[in-house]
Amino acid sequence: MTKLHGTSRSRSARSLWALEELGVSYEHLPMPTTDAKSPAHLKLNPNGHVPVLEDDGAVVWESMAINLYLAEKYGKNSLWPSDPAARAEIYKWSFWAITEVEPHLLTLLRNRVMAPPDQRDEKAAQAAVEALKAPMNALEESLKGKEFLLGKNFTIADLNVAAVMSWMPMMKLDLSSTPNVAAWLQKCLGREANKKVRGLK
Ligand SMILES: N[C@@H](CCC(=O)N[C@@H](CS)C(=O)NCC(=O)O)C(=O)O
Repeated sequence: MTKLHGTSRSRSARSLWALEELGVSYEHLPMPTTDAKSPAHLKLNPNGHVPVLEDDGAVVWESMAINLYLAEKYGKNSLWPSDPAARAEIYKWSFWAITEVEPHLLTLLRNRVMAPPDQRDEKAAQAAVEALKAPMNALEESLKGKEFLLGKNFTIADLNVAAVMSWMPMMKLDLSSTPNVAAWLQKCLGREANKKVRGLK
């Protein structure tokens, strides 16, 4: 039995996208983030966060770890290539997304969307926009002449990176100086599996 805890309006969307893309049969428990510190949920994830995956007795938390686990278990010959060098690319891009990109996007999200207007810090938001330029240029270079991060095929690397960057359109970030990134992100986010997740609770 496979269960995914967490509303799609959270980082759980990343793992719901992976489950949909891989065609896994699962139960979605759309727990709101406000319940993540409940005693029952803390037993599953001592950090009190979503998403959490339960899969045949395994309990996995951290969205990237969940997605790498799902791809390895269910993604043979599709999202999860067999070559260790290709897998290294997948680890590289997945960790890159949560270390080099996500912190700046969180700063932007907080200061342009989530915080009440009188508590927003536009200077911090501007600094985050500046800080995103270097990783976006690196991604732009890496996508040159390629359909997806590893070449012709969409893999869990694309899903993980695009899922982290999925907050960008909402914040209307200008990607016109990195056209490969803009086109690739649109292509990834436009996949049916991701569109389905956006309609979930
Ligand atoms: N690094 C974790 C972050 C998880 C996280 O912070 N999730 C948020 C929702 S997006 C959460 O559960 N917040 C509830 C809380 O902190 O009480 C991951 O990627 O899974």
